[in-house]
Amino acid sequence: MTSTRPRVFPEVRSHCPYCAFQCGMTLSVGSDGLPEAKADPSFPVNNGQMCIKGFTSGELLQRSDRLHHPLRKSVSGSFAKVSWDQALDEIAERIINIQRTNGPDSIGCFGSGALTNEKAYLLGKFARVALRTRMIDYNGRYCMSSAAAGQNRSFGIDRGLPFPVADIAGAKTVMLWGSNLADTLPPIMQYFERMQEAGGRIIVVDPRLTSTARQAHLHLQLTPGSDVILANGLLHLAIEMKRIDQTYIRSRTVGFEQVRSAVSRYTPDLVERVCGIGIDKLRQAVIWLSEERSMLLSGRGPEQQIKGVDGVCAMINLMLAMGHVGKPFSGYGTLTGQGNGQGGREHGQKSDQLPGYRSIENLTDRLEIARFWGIPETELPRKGLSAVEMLRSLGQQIRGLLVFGSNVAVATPDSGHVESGLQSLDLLVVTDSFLNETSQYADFVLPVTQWAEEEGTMTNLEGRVIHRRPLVEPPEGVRTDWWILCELAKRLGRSEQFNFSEPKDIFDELAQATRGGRADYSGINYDKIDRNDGVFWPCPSKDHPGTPRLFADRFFHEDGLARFVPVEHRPAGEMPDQTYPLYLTTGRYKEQYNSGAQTRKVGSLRSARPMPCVQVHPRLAERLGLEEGEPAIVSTRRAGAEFIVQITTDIRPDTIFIPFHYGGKEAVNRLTNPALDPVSRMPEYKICAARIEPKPTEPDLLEDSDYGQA
Ligand SMILES: Nc1nc2c(c(=O)[nH]1)N[C@H]1C(S)=C(S)[C@@H](COP(=O)(O)OP(=O)(O)OC[C@H]3O[C@@H](n4cnc5c(=O)[nH]c(N)nc54)[C@H](O)[C@@H]3O)O[C@H]1N2
Ligand SMILES: Nc1nc2c(c(=O)[nH]1)N[C@H]1C(S)=C(S)[C@@H](COP(=O)(O)OP(=O)(O)OC[C@H]3O[C@@H](n4cnc5c(=O)[nH]c(N)nc54)[C@H](O)[C@@H]3O)O[C@H]1N2
Ligand code: SF4
Ligand SMILES: [Mo]
Repeated sequence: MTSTRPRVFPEVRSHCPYCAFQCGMTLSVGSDGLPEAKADPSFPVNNGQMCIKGFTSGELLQRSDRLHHPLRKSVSGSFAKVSWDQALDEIAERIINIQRTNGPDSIGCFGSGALTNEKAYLLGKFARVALRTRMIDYNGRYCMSSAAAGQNRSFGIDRGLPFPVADIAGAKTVMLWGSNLADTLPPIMQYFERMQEAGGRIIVVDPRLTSTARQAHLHLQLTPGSDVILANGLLHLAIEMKRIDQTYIRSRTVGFEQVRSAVSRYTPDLVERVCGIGIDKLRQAVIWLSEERSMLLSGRGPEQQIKGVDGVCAMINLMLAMGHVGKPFSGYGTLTGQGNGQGGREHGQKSDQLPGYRSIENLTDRLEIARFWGIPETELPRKGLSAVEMLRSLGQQIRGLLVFGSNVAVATPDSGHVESGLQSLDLLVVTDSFLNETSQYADFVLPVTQWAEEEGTMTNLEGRVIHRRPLVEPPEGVRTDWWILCELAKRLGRSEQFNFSEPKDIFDELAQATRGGRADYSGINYDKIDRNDGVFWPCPSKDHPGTPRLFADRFFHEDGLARFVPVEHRPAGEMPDQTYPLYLTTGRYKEQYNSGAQTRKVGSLRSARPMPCVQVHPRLAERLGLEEGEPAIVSTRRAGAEFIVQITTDIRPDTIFIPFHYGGKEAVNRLTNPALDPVSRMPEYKICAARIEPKPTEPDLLEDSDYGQA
């Protein structure tokens, strides 16, 4: 591979491109003359640690397959280079023509939790003001939407962690519910180590014995999808064991009686029968959790289900009843995933939201933002379709799509359907630094700067707004997403509202737009972030220090009280049956990130995890004749695909696991179920019904199997 060598600014402190931990990072020039990422010892979240993905991220800055020119698909189906003006003029013209024929909502925008706050804000504004379309949503719908909806219901606000991560070190018990953070947020383990040194313990709730569960004092290896039964069952038992805090319930919450009656039928017997967890473990969990300084932190396990929102409320009910929420080193939090998964859900790239976490269906919110943007309220579009629904209507209601920061062809459930949709569009525009499985279907691919080549802000998993500073000079020919949005807006006749010369200007507008909203950034600016290593929102005025800890005195409902929300178990969208007798669940490897569009390009990560394997319990393997290292066909009602078998006692015998970081024939999302949570519209990535069988060895047998059939 030939390398382009960017000029490095070694003295600058910035942050990692990937997850919501947003480790502090610097770049230096390695002995081979190439950029090398280093962990910033002085950033107070990672404290000099990073994971393998961060350490190897410099490789992305000098790859020869980096895009340097806008590409346009020619009639022959191959990409040809065009100038920026040609690309932008033609895209704008095609948008205008499509909207003229099919109406404003025929153009959709798809955003991302990888985008800076500035880009996320501008994309939301672009869709509503320049395109005037209802159709905008983003991949945070796949990630944080259930946790967000659950926290809003219970607390009246959605900030992933209501306290700094360093508080974990001061806890006595931490229950990790469906989070494999030893692999997905590795530097966070420093806080767990400190907590354990002080005698603290970890409880893990996961159907798999993960690297996180190996470090736990108690592992509740539940049946996939039985989370609400377990959470309600723990509360049932806590009430019976008199391990709840009546004074707290009376003074800080409403609705406990309904929840008490809702959980009355969730007996230890039921939990044992459905979740497969015995009473001794349940009792132990209740005793530890009910002691002071207890935290419950959830990951995507219980959230990526069609009852994800209810699952979150059930976990919060438990922590409220025990009186933990708002006390030091205690409470509930969700572990946000993407780099700007938190900020990305606050500034209006979600179909139902306006900046500052305002609602697009609330008249007061609409009037405020319409005035701020200088348009009549009647011109502001209403709520559009959620991510999966939007992608499933490509080619029908939606004729053109603009994608910023998501590899939807790999990341979306039932991805075969999405791929057909992408192919049927009149216009697909993808902005990215590299080609990926989604942009292969694009009419235009616009090359953008990578994280280390641009400026902006991100909001990490704690709600701390941080400054992403340029670590290298961008290569020639690339532009930023925000510049592209401004240039397109001009061509769509909206230059006045998109007149920005640098990210700081966008941030200052964004901050003002959030004034008085639930996620109030109005007292934050770049200087303040720089002086303080980040500022926690809400920060409603210039002299306000920011808010590291929430809920000490009040919750964010008008009466200041938290809500108990009664919830009932529901079966998964698809349950195992005779034809598809197993649970298929999906998730992550430590060495790959999300759709893999970035990490599959990094040599050491690719060799560490070159392909997805299917985890199978030895008993299941024996029964079905599956062999370690041999190919097997996994099929569901959507499709079948081939995966290499990995036999391990780390998984339940009724469940198989496949990571989703790979594209094409290796994409597990060809198999997953696009069923959605009715409230959050989160897809059920964590459960569908599947079958596995050894791959037939005779080539002619292949034709008889339903491999690859929908
Ligand atoms: N290495 C790495 N790190 C990452 C990412 C990455 O792709 N790779 N992505 C980032 C992003 S965007 C996100 S959202 C986070 C995700 O971080 P996590 O939530 O930690 O990751 P997952 O592997 O998706 O799911 C966590 C666990 O849920 C379990 N699970 C499956 N089904 C169920 C169930 O029914 N109930 C319960 N309780 N658990 C279940 C799985 O076995 C898995 O171990 O990671 C972030 N960090
Ligand atoms: N089966 C299954 N599927 C899942 C999940 C699961 O657990 N199981 N998890 C879901 C979750 S939690 C998530 S977050 C999604 C993630 O999946 P995706 O939405 O596909 O996210 P990434 O793989 O991070 O893709 C990011 C793309 O954006 C590009 N990019 C990065 N930064 C920028 C930027 O600033 N501008 C532009 N224009 N492009 C940028 C990268 O190069 C890459 O091509 O997958 C979801 N899909
Ligand atoms: S991927 Fe996450 S944990 Fe790993 S270095 Fe980057 S920010 Fe830190
Ligand atoms: Mo995510």
